[in-house]
Amino acid sequence: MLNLLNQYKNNKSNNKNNQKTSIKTIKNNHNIKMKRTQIKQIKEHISKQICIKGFVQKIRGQSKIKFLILRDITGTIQCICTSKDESLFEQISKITPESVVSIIGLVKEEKQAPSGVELKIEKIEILSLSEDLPIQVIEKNKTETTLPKRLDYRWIDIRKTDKLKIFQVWTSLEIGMRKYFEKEKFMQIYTPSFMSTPSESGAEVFEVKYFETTAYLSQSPQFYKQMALAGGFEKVFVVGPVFRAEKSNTTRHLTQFTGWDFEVSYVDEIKELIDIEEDMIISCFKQIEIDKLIDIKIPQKPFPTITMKQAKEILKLEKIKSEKDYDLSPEEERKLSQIIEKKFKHEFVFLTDFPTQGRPFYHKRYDEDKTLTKSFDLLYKGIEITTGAIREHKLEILKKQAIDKEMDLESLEQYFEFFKYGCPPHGGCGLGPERIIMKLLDLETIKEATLLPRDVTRLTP
Ligand code: AMO
Repeated sequence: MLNLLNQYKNNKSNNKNNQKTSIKTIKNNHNIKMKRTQIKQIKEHISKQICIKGFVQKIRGQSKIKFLILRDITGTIQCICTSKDESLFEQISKITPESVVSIIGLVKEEKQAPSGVELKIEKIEILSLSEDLPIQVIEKNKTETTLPKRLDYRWIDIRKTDKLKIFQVWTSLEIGMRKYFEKEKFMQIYTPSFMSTPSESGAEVFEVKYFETTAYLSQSPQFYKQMALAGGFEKVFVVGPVFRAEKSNTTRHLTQFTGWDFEVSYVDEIKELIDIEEDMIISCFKQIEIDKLIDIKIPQKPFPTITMKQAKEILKLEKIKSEKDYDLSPEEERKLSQIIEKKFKHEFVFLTDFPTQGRPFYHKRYDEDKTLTKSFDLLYKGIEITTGAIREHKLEILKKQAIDKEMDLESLEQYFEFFKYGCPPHGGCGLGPERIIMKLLDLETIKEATLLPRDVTRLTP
């Protein structure tokens, strides 16, 4: 028995040794498996042999020399090959634009090359050959391919450096947001998208078949973040998908967007929430500055804050037509932001104290004036990016406010449960990061700020 075991062990260790040798041999024979260098680091490797991988942006051919521009996420580099190396020259002739290749070559200083260095190609391997492109990555003239066509081929569209930047900025913005919430000891929670009742107003909700019943896609994590506070979490934030059956095809609406929401316990006044949001936004913008992605102006605290009533008075003086006295139209938002920017040199403005008519039933009302809610919006460069409020946490008042708004109390039964067994006073808000990115980068539409936008007609790719 012992003999057998030893034999088995010996066999195993021999196999292992054989395996090691064969992997080594493969590596030596195909040094294409060398460690990859990113293009932005090439300058650190002058006179050395390196391996780079990426998309072939362009090939310029002459009879004796070929220039190949290779692109990875960090930049581009000019690679060259002369006709002296016939087979390599031949191989490069077959490569199409946007193919993915692996190149081994020697780094040389070259004053005439766009980045001051170039790579003399010694070996090239085609990892994936591209077919004829449906849209161009490098547009020949200034007019870009139309947005719908670019969105149809979004994975090619985002190879462009300006499109790539949008998502790098988004990543920084989100890191800044998380840094703030981490510093302030917020808890991240995940909330379901399937709900048994609509989470905001009924009109903009998607219904989905859910086995034998109907479910609704969450229009906001609102009820669940409040539930978490009823559970004693005190400070929570959510990053997640939000669904709105918005029929309007505007530059600011998507049918699915990302919601950044936070909610905190033991706050009574909106200025406490505004203070949190200001710090969070400053942290976001500072992160973009740290990451050196774009030139960015860090907003200064306190952000300008005016009441809805004051806003309407200012707009009236400017002769801007107002349809509702409880809300602002997109034109009013734009105009108000322009006025504030001119007067306070600030791109943000908090609008507070909305009349109850324009706000959901769960917004708390002022004791001294029940027609006004303890709520706010934040406008950034002419567009609403946030809605927030102190919530009504007293069940009887909450129910009365729901009745005032002619809501179906039965469908709110589950929500009302959260307030029955002790619930701290609280408040919070919801932000739309796509809208922040759109305005920060002066994009024409929110769709550009979204990797794969969903709107009234688009469900692909
Ligand atoms: P609200 O409905 O205002 O508030 O949404 C919060 C923020 O989400 C963004 N947003 C959108 N972004 C893209 N496409 C859309 N269709 C869209 N709709 C809204 C905006 C908006 O300011 N429960 C409340 C928040 C709260 O009180 O905590 C809510 O959902 O930037």
